[in-house]
Amino acid sequence: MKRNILLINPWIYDFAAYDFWLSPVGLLSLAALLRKNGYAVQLIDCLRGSSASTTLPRPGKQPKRFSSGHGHFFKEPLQKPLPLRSIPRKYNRYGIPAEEFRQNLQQICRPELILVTSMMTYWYPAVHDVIGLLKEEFPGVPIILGGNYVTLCPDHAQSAGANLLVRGEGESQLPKILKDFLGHDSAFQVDALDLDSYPYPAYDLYGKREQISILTSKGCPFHCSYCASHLINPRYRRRNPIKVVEEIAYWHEEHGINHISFYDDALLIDRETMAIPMLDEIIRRKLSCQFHCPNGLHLREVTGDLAKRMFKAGFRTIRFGFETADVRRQMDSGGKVTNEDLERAVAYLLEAGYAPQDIGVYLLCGLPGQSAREVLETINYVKNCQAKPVITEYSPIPGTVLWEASVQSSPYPIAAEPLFHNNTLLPCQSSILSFDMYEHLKGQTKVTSQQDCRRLD
Ligand code: B12
Repeated sequence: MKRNILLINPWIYDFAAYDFWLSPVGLLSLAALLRKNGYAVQLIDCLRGSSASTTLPRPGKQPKRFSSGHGHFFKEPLQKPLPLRSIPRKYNRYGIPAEEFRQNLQQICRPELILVTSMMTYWYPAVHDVIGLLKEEFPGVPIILGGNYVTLCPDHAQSAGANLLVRGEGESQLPKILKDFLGHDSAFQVDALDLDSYPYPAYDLYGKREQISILTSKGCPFHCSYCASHLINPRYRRRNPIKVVEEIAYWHEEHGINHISFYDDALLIDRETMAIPMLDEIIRRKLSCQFHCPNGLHLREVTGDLAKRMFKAGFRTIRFGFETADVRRQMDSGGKVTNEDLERAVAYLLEAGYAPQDIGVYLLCGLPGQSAREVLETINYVKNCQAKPVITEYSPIPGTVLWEASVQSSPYPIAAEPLFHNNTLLPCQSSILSFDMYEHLKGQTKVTSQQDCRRLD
């Protein structure tokens, strides 16, 4: 009999959550590695349910889903955690009903080990709740907790109740975990320097799916002051582009997947040796998939040739990281992009066939010391370039260059309470960029590029 390991992707507890092609790709990679080592793996994804279970009928209105794999989650109202009580917004549990999770746990075989993942630091209450329930259902079974919450807030994560916390990439640490907890030597191990030695994430554990998320690289060569990428993956590593396409072809041909989203921090970097050969191979194989890039792409890498290939290969959802049109802040935050890069890239993308509303440009709103006027000028700048501004609220992250300034400028105790890292709160709001001003700015992203924006000052 195979030894049994349970993997859990916890719920999201938040004011808002949308399934913008969310997948626990790290946990699924660990699942694949466990299977390679002869384990039986059971997955409960609290956002989607368990393929091994009979799903309970869900009460109330059913969430709207789209055939390309994004959409709303099922949600249930939750009482706000104490630190958030004064926030005048509803708080929800996103994912399967709590009762369904408990029933899933009761239907599966008792595992010998449980691996729990975590994503946003401010989603930790769901992680803590899940661990509490696991302990009730499977007393004595060791629980290992990893993921971004642990990597970025290791001290806070001590309170989660896990038997072991694992920071950073799990694949290379798994053999020691298996040895320590189960006394088992791993016959198959990955080479951390070679991402192509990692097995494909175990998406088949879900049964039928419309979409999968993949990575062509880990880490990022830039060190932007607001970003945690280098804390999560200290080394920038890339896969072989042809092997990436082999993986895409595998999911498309063997599992009928037509929608692929890339989770890379730096998908277009080193385009001559990475993105261009990958796109050429997708085109050569005539893979009729649609590709989505919910995480920002680097504008500087977009050339005429690259834009044409992206369009031809089927890149449909494209988002770029621009953050601000303020030249000084661009330089101070790491120098990854200039205003000229944006203008040039958008011109190439339009020429390649994309419409202005296809070219989503992320702008950061609520950076320490940032004014509403700066954000408004950035919105107008993006619109004048014929692209679509997309506001993303700044989420302060411990260990990043901007962290100390964020602690100083935030009206919330962000250093003591990760719940206040939540972008929805606009954690570093101030008198020059208040929540009301932000609401107004969001409205300004919607008006057409022909219209003039009202000045905020
Ligand atoms: C893809 C991505 C998204 C996707 C969705 C991701 C998802 N599944 O939820 C999208 C584009 C939607 C998104 C949105 C946002 N994101 Co985001 N996102 C990422 C990104 C780039 C990759 C995450 C990922 O899947 N990595 C790849 C896999 C392989 O890694 P992994 O799951 O962590 O797993 C590995 C390890 O953690 C470990 N591990 C994981 N689990 C376990 C369990 C055990 C037991 C063990 C041993 C090990 C282990 O091993 C795994 C395999 O190597 C990260 C940055 C990064 N590089 O991590 C930012 C990141 C997580 N996002 C961030 C932010 C700020 C946001 C936004 C708030 C941005 C904004 N202002 O709008 C929004 C919020 C979304 C929301 N409210 O729903 C921040 C974190 C913020 C925080 N406070 O936690 C990050 C770190 C980026 C940054 N700026 O620094 N994001």
